[in-house]
Amino acid sequence: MMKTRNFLIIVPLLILPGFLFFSSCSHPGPDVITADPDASYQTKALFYNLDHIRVNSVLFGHQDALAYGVEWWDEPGRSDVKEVAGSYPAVYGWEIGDLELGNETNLDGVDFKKMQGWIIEGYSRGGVITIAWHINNPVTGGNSWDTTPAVAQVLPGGSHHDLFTGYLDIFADFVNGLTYKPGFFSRSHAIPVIFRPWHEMTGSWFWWGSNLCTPDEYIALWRFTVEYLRDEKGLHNLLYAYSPDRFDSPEHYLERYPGDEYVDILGYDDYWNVRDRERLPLFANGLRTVVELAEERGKIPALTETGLEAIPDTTWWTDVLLAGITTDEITRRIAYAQVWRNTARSVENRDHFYAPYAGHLSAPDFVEFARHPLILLERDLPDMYSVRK
Ligand code: BMA
Repeated sequence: MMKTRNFLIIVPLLILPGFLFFSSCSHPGPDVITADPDASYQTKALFYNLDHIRVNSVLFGHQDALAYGVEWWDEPGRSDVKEVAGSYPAVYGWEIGDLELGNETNLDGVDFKKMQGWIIEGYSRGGVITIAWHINNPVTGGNSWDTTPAVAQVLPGGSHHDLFTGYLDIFADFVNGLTYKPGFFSRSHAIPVIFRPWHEMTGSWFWWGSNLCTPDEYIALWRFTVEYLRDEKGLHNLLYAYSPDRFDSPEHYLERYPGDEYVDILGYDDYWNVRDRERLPLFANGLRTVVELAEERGKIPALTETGLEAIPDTTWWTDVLLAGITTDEITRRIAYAQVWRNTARSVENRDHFYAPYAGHLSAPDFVEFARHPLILLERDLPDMYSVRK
């Protein structure tokens, strides 16, 4: 009797450490080249899966999807996309502008602690997380639309370099809070994030825009950001997205490209060419170029921001967005397409929304769009964070 009891205690004690060891490293790392060679297993798996899934699918994303919608603010379980199409979006975009000031809420009033919770929630359901940063102008203290030149000043040796590295330190603390423990016996791991800094640099509305710094300065800013976060702060859960606004040619797109060693996702932000059907060929040209440039480099192409404010065109989803993406075999190979946020009327009192909400005139067309075999919402996702070859 005594012997059996000892056996029952000792055997699990012997097996458990081995089980924990193998459960944390039993899969070989996916065979991909990321800007961070030491990116975590889940981060490399995300890269691998985005690259495979884009052959037949496009993930649909929505900015701030879980934080608020047109008729609500901070209500657990809600999402305008879900209330129209029956599922959360596949990609969750978040915005951290004002984090660098030590504020508790971002520039749109979203609480950072809650945002971390929503990021963990979306990831726990299998969603893909991306973060953008409308970072304040470190030289003037103005917002990111303050176009006083500041890039040279934040580079190493510049007058505001230390202030800027302090901003990156705060960012790293925020990212370090994004961890997930899948099960009782599993270790927690860092949630992979597609980080999309210094976006829309082909325009000049942000202080890092094309008229506000030289290509060399922009490239130095980008490389410093990656090197600091990866090598100094030891973040290994980031994929880096380079995201110009509209561009005239492949050369223009690449004018400020920091190099293959610093980028994972070749993005494209376009609100202009999706405004009406006449501009669709221009939208498709942009997609085609991004896909071709990404494929030449072993990167992932994506439509990182788009949308039609307030969606006055009731068939915009199928006639414009889907029509543009499905123009040909090349344009449809983007990995994801994300629309911007659905401002709450109670908070901002304006029609600044890019996904439909229940009852909106474009809702039926959005349902059709979401049902198209190419388009994936969260419910349609395979496991994006492991690789079974
Ligand atoms: C912009 C607008 C702004 C917002 C910013 C960051 O495009 O939506 O109202 O503050 O994004 O989310």
